Amino acid sequence: MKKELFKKIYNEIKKSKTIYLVRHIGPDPDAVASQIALRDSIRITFPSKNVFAIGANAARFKYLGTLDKPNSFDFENDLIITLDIPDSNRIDGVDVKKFKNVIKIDHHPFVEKFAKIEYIDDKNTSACQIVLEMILNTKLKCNKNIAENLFMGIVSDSNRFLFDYTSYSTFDLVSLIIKKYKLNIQDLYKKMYMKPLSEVRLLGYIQSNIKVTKNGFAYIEIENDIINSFHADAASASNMINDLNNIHEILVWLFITKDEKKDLYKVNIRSRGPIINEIAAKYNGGGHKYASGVRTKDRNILNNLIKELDEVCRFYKINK
Ligand SMILES: [Mn+2]
Repeated sequence: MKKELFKKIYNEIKKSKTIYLVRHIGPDPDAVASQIALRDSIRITFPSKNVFAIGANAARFKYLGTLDKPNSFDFENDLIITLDIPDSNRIDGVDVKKFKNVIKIDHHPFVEKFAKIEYIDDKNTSACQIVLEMILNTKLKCNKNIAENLFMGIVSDSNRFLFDYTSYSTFDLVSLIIKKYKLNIQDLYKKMYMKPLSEVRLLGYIQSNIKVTKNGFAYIEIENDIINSFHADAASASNMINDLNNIHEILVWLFITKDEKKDLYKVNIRSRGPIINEIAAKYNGGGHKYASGVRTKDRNILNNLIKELDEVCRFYKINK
């Protein structure tokens, strides 16, 4: 079943002259690595095709490679492949609804059908792991650079093999590419995890100042003044959410940062017990069972979300 769908996607790629790889706004290493790895794989497999990975440039992830500037689109004939994104309105750079040929490759819980072929494996660690499985099950080619990007995407989205859906097959796949392409794991980890002291200090601030309720719900609004005083940026602040996992007193935790330009609150939520994506969805957000997000302009929505998540923690503790 999986293999058949990979073949179908491969045939669509083979048929198309121009292909665009896209992913979600607010990029993360899995999203960027999957689009760049699949682009490069298609390029070396089919050198005569025009293949582009597009979306806003993510300077923080430049170690994964560079993105392309889009040409003018041919809505009838161009193939769009979306990666790491379950809903069409959060795709960066294109309006997929205008295109006839769209393929979705994703590992988030289903939100909306917008592509003619949808490969969804919501029990997979990452979009990068799916791309790797597809390369191994079709005639798509791979090289060391592609393997490095796929490795970094898998490592990042699984939080170094800590999260749910890390399985023996994740290790099998990773071990296979480490061996075949002689990946230097230490070098790759350095690219991913070296950070300035200012960020460490900001994390210290967050850890010291986050509020924790008696129900095990933790939350903090990280004001831009604070972020600036540590010479860090809002994106790295909100990414620190993963550093608060595995704390006895905390079941669900939430960060609020603000995008001043768009006048928008960005809420990042994690859980190590209660399922949170259904709650995020009620507030127009979404994501995985234990890792979700919400964007809103409305402070009342934030307050209600905080109340509801605290209540969910209370309920979870009673029923455990
Ligand atoms: Mn992902």
